[in-house]
Amino acid sequence: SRVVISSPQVEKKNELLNEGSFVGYEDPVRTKLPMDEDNRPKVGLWSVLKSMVGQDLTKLTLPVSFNEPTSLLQRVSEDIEYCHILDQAATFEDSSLRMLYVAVFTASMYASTTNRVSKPFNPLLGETFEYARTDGQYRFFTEQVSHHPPISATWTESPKWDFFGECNVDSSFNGRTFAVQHLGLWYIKIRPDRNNGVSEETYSWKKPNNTVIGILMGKPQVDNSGDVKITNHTTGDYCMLHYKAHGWTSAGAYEVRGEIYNKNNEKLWVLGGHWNDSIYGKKVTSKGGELTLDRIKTTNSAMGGPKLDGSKFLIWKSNERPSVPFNLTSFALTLNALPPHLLAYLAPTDSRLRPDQRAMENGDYDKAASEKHRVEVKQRIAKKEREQRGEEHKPKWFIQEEHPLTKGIYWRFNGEYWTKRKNHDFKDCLDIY
Ligand code: CLR
Repeated sequence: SRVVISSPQVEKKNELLNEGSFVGYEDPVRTKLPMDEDNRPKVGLWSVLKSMVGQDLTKLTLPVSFNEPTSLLQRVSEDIEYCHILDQAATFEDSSLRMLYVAVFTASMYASTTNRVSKPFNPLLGETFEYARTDGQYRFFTEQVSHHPPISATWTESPKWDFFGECNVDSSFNGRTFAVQHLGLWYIKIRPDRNNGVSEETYSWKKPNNTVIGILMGKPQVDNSGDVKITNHTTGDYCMLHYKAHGWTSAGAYEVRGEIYNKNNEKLWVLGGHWNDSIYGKKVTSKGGELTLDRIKTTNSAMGGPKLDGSKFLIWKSNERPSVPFNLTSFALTLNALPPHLLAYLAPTDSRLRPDQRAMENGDYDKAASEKHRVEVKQRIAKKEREQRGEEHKPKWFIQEEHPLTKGIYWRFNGEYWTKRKNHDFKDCLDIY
């Protein structure tokens, strides 16, 4: 027999294709919602929130009109909207440049939070969501693995990278702001194009805080703030990112800055920009490493790859926002679509099959509210029955393990979802709707 030498990228690509990951995603993606206009009753957030001081996301009893027709599982999948930056990161031979692009990717996820102050549906225990794109060659999967505290385990794979972690947030309304703190650690693996001995490298970081501000003033918005350290566990490179809090004056609103260091603490690159618009990079040279942030309008065509002479270059630019109800992004719009080809392949636990969310998307808020109540009661009964049998809920697609590099506890994908999906083998899934 012949020995076939294949790169890790090719191996991953074949795995994704052989497991039929893209089957069902042949139809063009959706570009609008069934409803044309957001006709939700206009009620100030403060008037309903004022009695809920101290409550977290799972306990807030807001009318369903404060929701958007997405599940938190789908909301978390929006992190990968700009994952082409990871494909780009993999093309660089220099690990500090890969770190620069990985860092910008981690900041790009906040673009989706602009003008999105609605509550996603709380996932039911055992709810899942899958998403694949033939154009992007990636597959995303997530499962709600715990209800108290709510934890969504996620796993995305693509030929050049993997992206995984748990969405595990602590949230609370303190009377003025609604604060979301991320407890989970997030991971990225890059399989570089030219691997000088490094066939795969692992990065990890903790996400910055999200805060709903302006609730009292009647102009609520999501702010993202705090310091983040991203570590490349394979090379020792690291990045310090600083998300500036919005503050009273709005100067510095949406601002993010960062520095890339190698393992000897030498600063090699700086980055900066606005997470609602665009982010630039700059090489640190003998002339210095300051990056000025002006608000000039940039376009995607200004993207030309890294410049080595110390001048600043555009790394990421946010997509245009369509004018659709709930201010969904063009990416978010596609998540709850239910094309017939796909329906035949979905697990019965998929968020797209949630009846309350479907009703909400169709503008039927009364039905959304009654269905939401029904599935939540069903979930409570299932929990009681489990307790009576002396059983504990066991996630179907993830296993909790210690991560070999960070020593942190993480959720490892058991790898079974896509093959079972290919064979329409979902008979032993929970009946949660
Ligand atoms: C931000 C991007 C992260 C993943 C993530 C997790 C939790 C999300 C957050 C994102 C955006 C803001 C969010 C939050 C959960 C609740 C909060 C949707 C997507 C909303 C705005 C809270 C609204 C509550 C009011 C209606 C009271 O990578």
